[in-house]
Amino acid sequence: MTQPRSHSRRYSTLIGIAVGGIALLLAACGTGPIPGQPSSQTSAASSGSSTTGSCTAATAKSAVTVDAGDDLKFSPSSVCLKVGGTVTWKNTGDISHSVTDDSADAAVASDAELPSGAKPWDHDPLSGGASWSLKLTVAGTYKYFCIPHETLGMLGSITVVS
Ligand SMILES: [Cu+2]
Repeated sequence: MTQPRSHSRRYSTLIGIAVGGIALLLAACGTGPIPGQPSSQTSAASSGSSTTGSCTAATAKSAVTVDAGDDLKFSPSSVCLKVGGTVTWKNTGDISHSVTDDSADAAVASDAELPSGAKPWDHDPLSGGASWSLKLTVAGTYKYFCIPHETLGMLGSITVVS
């Protein structure tokens, strides 16, 4: 009588697959927001929209430094500044980077943004170790980029609040 035994073995295999599938589904659901995970604060800070949302007079700084590195990124990529505050860009690597907020120089128009009343800027490429500071006196959202690396994603934003 081998038939009933093999039938029951196949049945239990099916149950095993079903249980495994449910466990996978539960695991997938668990990869959503994990409460209390220490990295959640960091990921919120690096996301442009959440930082913009939390940029208030209470959280704004009067001076911030943004690194421009050989990783072709501005870091931090978004900053929150008080009106009249100063942003200093520092080239921490060897590759030259421009700091530009002028839609006339942008490959993608939306990579440049200025509040109305603010003047566009385009600073000459910063060589390794060089830095440049800009005082921002008009509140609003600024989006800037590095001309040589714009299309590689070297973009930054500044929210200025009063
Ligand atoms: Cu660059």
